[in-house]
Amino acid sequence: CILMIGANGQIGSELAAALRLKFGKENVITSDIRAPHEIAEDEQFEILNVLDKDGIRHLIEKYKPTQLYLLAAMLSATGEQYPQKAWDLNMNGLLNVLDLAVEMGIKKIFWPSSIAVFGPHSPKENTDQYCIMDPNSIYGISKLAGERLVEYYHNRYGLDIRSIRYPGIISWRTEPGGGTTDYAVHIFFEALRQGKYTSFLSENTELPMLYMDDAVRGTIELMDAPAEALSIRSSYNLAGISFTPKEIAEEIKKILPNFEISYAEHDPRQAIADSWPKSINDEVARKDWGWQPTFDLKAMCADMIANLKSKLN
Ligand code: VAH
Repeated sequence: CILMIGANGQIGSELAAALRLKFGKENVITSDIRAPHEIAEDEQFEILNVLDKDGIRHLIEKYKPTQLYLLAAMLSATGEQYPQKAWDLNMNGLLNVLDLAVEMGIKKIFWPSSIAVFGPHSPKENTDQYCIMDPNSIYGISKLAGERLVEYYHNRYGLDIRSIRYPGIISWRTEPGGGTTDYAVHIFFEALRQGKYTSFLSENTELPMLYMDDAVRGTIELMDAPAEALSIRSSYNLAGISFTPKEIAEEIKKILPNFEISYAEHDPRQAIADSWPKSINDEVARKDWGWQPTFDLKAMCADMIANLKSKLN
């Protein structure tokens, strides 16, 4: 079975749903630091703090999972408010899982990295799998250090741990939570709730993004790939759609003609966004395990608005 740690977040909640569909609800145990507002009666959930190593060990002894998914982390914007907590959660949470996976023989692990591992001196366009990486957000620093750790644990202990450098992920099932890219989630909620949105990133801030459906499918495809096909054991670049607040606002206006966008100035998240690439080269993922995004900006906006309309009404 699969044990997922940090299952209530933006990616965890949707990855858990997809894994339950694929493997059966009885084969996916989700956990997080507090219970979600609703748990379906046939779904298994456990309260777990990823910093509680004995708590993780107890769940591994109880459920004997063959796979672990570690989605617990503090994201970039929140991390800049609490850098020591972000480092502690992102690094010691990962170390707990890595050491227990070695000790207890977990067969396969997934851990997310991020395009936040790139920094001001990384190439801005079509950023390669390998290049200068000088992240200057504590979140990006913790994800770069995490990539070095997961590659080390693969090489030193033979751990089959796999990872993706997620771009900003757009989804409708959970409210935005502390990410710099979350303007591109919030804009949809506000467009439907208020008919207008004030973006905390400037209109020409181009960032690499990916629709959740593509992110979940890609993650499962990576986890299903034969180990010998994988040439990357730090974390795979993955690309979907790069766009600016101006471009996504234009696309939303085609569906909601009365929508109005405005731009806040001097938001601290602007500096984080400015340190990241505008577009990513994911040719290694395409070659190694057949990665291929499917949602373009138009299709993503249509799907987001259609689903959010029913969710919010
Ligand atoms: C964040 N959504 O904004 C996350 C992600 C690339 C961005 O890591 O922090």
